[in-house]
Amino acid sequence: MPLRALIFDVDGTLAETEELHRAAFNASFQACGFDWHWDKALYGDLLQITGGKERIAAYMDRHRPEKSASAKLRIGELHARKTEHYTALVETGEVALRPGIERLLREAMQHSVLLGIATTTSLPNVKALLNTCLGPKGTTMFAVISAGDEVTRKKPDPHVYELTLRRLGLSASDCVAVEDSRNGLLAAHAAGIATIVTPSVYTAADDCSEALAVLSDLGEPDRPYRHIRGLGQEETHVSIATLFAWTASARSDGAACSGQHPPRMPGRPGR
Ligand code: XBP
Ligand code: MG
Repeated sequence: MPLRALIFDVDGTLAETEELHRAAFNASFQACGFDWHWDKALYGDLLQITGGKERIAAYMDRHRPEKSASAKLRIGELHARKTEHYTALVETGEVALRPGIERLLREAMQHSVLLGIATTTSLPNVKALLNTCLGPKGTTMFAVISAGDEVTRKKPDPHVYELTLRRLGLSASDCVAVEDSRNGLLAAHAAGIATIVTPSVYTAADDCSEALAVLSDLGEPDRPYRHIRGLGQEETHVSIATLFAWTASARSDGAACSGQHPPRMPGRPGR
């Protein structure tokens, strides 16, 4: 069965959004009277924890234990303010889709390959990004959008991918996922979905050795990607035709996605 759906992660995959998330967290802390500030190094470390609310709680436990108990009562408020700041930042249009994303989305639609989203971020953030970068009908390009505020367990848990498969009415072997991080790769793999990884600014050091292909980005015909590992050494950009070929060859090698849990690395959850 050829490829029937492409499932995209959002943050770091569709666009380099984490710096906007970081700015929004800091704006929310200030607006709510907290003298906290997340610089890039700290944020890179906190990104081990997927989910904004979970990340704030982890920060409190690790860096502000003295305030943790009382401040935790305000996580909902802090995160809601952060989401307001984030969507406002996105709607300024300062973030663009990564190379190859819009081209592949439109190619998929031309080939009747369904489009899905499986993200940890909140739904308003997804809508703001899609409608700002793809036009007011951006969200309608996707048959299914599953977001972090709809699941109880976040990546690397497969919950959001399993939800997306159910909503698409497809099995894992009909799909390919596109991710930017090891947590995302593990989530898609645990759901049985073959995955392409395009590392982003904050995930460049992630070990994604189990992916179908690891590429600098999806590339363009006139702006080839940099091949990192796995499939894709001969190509310059990821197209629907490429994906048909890769999934067919991966299937014949039985490597598409064994669903085997990749080896864990010490330290970061899911690593
Ligand atoms: C990445 C995340 C999100 C964002 C912040 O999401 O871990 O938590 O960093 O967004 P993705 P929220 O799965 O798309 O890579 O504050 O809305 O959680
Ligand atoms: Mg991501």
